[in-house]
Amino acid sequence: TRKKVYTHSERAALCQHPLTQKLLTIMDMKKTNLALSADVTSSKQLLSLADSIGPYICILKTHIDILDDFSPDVTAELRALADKHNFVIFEDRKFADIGRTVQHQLSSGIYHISRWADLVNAHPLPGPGIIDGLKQIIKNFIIISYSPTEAIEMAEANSDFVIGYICQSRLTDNPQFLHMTPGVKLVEGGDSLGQQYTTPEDVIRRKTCDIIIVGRGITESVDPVATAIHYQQAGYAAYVSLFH
Ligand code: 5IU
Repeated sequence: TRKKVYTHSERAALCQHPLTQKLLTIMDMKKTNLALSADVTSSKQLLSLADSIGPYICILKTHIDILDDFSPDVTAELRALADKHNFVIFEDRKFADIGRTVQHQLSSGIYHISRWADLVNAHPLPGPGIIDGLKQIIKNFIIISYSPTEAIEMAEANSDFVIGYICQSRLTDNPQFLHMTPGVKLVEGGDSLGQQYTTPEDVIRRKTCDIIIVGRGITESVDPVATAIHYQQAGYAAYVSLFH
């Protein structure tokens, strides 16, 4: 249990990292703790989701390497939509190699991730070199917390670069770090490949995380925009209820 629950705007004032401040301000202004995981393979579909659901999200999470028809225009277009709707672009690349290699993966190849992504993530597994490599190229990343002890150690030692964690429940009371949780649907359950779902209410209220990451719950629904609004409302209502 947390000692004190901060509002998004209180936390924005407490945080040092510019992207954390920006995200918390977006969450406060747009009344949303929803991140859309736009896991589609067509560029047109990706851009259409970003434009139609952009008003209701704080983060658009991408897997740029699953696009069948990638071109640099797509990421330029995504950037324009991020500015139009005021959301942050998070490329879910899960870097996991030595420092020099992740530098190349971040800035080179086909995708040039560092040119357009606001945020990327990394496994703590390879040790501190991964952080040192990434932070020479990009200013913001989050750590995947399959090994919470290492993740917390790395985050605390690099709080000028690390903005938070991908995790299933809150790891630390430190208000500087955002906790983002995937595996969210309005109804609990799973898929045929091991994904497990919990609800917005459970993530925000019981696990006291900050951001719900929702993919197929929205993208595979009959009306993705209406469904995104449902998730936004459910996630935000759970956040508001923390203060009652
Ligand atoms: N994702 C997870 N679980 C994890 C991590 C990432 O589901 O532990 I790290 C990603 C995978 C997918 C999205 O891009 O979050 C969840 O999508 P669905 O809501 O469609 O299951």
